[in-house]
Amino acid sequence: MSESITPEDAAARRALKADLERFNCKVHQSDDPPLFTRQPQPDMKSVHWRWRDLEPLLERIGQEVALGAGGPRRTLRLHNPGLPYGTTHTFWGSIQVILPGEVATAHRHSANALRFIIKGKGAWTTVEGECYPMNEGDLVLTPAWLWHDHVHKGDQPMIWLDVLDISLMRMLRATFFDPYPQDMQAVSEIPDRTWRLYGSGLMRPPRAVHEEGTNPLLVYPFDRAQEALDSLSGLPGDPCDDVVLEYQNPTNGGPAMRTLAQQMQKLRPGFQGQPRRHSGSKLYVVMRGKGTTTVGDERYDWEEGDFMAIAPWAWHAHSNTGSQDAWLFQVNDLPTMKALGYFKEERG
Ligand code: GTQ
Ligand code: FE2
Repeated sequence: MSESITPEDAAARRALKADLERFNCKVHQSDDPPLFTRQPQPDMKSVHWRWRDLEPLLERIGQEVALGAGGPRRTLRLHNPGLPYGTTHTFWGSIQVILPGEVATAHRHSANALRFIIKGKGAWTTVEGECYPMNEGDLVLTPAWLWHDHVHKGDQPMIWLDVLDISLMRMLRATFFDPYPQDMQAVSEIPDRTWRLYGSGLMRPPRAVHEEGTNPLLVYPFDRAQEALDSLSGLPGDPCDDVVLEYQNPTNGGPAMRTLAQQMQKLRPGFQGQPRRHSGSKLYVVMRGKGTTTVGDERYDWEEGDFMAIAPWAWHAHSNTGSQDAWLFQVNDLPTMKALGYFKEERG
């Protein structure tokens, strides 16, 4: 193409471009990248982080990074090498370390956050006056704009995964943040109110006592998730995911967060999943067991404590290579994709 463009054409094009720019306008030029690609061509990469690499780094930041007032956190961010920031192009996953006696001070932000507890006991999180313990395998939510702080009353370091929809919030130019005037907020007289209202997951108050579209429930304890998956194990599994359940908003059966969904799955020994690909991105945490995930032409051999990010439209399949059940916790941005009509999936 370019050799057929005469100097006069090129000069005319430059002149048109300059005239258009004066009035904040543009036309598509032949050297612009195409508007559409046949399929997603994500900049985000699929990544495997190994616990054996992360553990010493977590120990180091525990010793070397101080936790001050004003709401900062001590975290190791799971950084995607294909992106300027973030674990995927929509969300950030970070591993937070909190030491005995420390307080991660109170603040609120427009980003939605969740915690999945990896290791330790004795930490408590307070969200808008409600206070809950954080135990291994629990999922704890911090929906957008609610005040939250964490305190560690135990005697060993605590480690959990934070996931926040920060990149989405930034892309939509919706960043808001407030520090709380004190280190910690007051705890309400009934500190587990929404758990008492909605925690059974089977029944709910007949008259709504929450804002439409939001999820009033803040905690999903691991023992309940385990019970649900064990019960489901009496049925044939999913060809891609074996025994899998999504954490739900108990008021409408939808995902627990408006932008991000969470799932827990159990791959039984010998399970070899079918490959599948979809738009949207996700992050896995290996809670227990060992196995292999193939992503495109890569192969991730994972163990307890490992993390995996899967890029949009990448074929991926899981198998359990151990002799015990493998438990994977997952966060994905599919609620965002589905809400906007961008979700697409193929199972092969
Ligand atoms: O614990 O409130 O990883 O505000 C990043 C931002 C955790 C938190 C993060 C946060 C938090
Ligand atoms: Fe926060």
